[in-house]
Amino acid sequence: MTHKKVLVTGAMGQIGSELTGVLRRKYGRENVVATDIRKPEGVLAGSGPCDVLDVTDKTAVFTMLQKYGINTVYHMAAILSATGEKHPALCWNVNMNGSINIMDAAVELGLETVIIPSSIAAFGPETPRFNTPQETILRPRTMYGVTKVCGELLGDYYVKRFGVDIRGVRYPGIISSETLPGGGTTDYAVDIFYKAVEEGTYTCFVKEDTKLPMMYMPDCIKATIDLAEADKESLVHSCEYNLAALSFTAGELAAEIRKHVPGFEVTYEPDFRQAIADTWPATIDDSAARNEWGWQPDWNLENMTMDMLEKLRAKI
Ligand code: NAD
Ligand code: AKB
Repeated sequence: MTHKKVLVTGAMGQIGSELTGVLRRKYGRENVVATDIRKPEGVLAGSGPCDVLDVTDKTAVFTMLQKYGINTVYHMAAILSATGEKHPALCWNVNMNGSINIMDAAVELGLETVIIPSSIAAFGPETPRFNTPQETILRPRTMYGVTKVCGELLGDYYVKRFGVDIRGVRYPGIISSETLPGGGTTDYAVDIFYKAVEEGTYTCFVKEDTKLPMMYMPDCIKATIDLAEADKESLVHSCEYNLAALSFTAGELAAEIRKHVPGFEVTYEPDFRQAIADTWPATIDDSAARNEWGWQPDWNLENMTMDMLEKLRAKI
């Protein structure tokens, strides 16, 4: 096996910021380059090589990959669902052209492995809402979801047409304590923890009975790296693995937090993000990920809630 030289795009974001730290501990800090359109700063900048990279600039992408001798890319740069509905053209440009540039680099520069995430946003209102199958109807209603379906299809095309190794999962909503989420619909499931600790009250932008698939960050990172390192021969799919850990309603999450924050009050004032959430599944069948690369989540609602509150109380 060749020596890993990794580049993370969108490394200042919610997932990229924590993923970079874990990759640096695993492969050596000098072997993991953190890039983002925003200048990397803080722990990210202090713990290894960093650079500014706009993924929509193909020349810059190729130059950066060659400059650091990169063979593995975790492509985390994206515009998420809520921001994508406000700026659909930007969402299309960053998510599609950014991904195509990375895929072209995989072909032309001979990258070994590329991870390009998809999302539960690839599904739509016609998709079975419970135990959503691996192979199912993909008719999203958001620009973000459209780019995720196109990204999956394009990734599969590149794998078959050019023989490159591109892999991806359909992440559920990710909950984490280090970096705030960047403009998605599932952001309430992070915001609620901050407000519970800071103010003891929260106004939630989805309805109390809105149930969505979610995942705690340690599981998200484990899944991402496990997929990247999985034996290629065991993988039947490539860019579209369903992935599940938890599913709960906003009300159930509030009740779980209330066990540790007595008197925590939540009111519900749905906004435009409710309509997005209503088109996404409630629970996911991730048996393909479990069977093909041994996916198994570690965190449930109870231990995630305790860990989030402990981390945020120490941080705030
Ligand atoms: P995020 O919004 O927190 O971070 C994205 C990063 O991309 C930001 O730091 C932003 O500055 C950067 N960026 C934006 N435009 C760029 C450009 N042109 N060039 C380079 N960088 C640019 O997103 P995230 O939550 O970390 O998501 C990472 C990936 O996981 C995305 O593909 C996203 O669709 C997917 N995903 C995330 C979640 C979640 O809940 N966080 C769920 C499903 C899928
Ligand atoms: C969003 O809400 O846009 C993301 C996602 C589920 O893809 N968190």
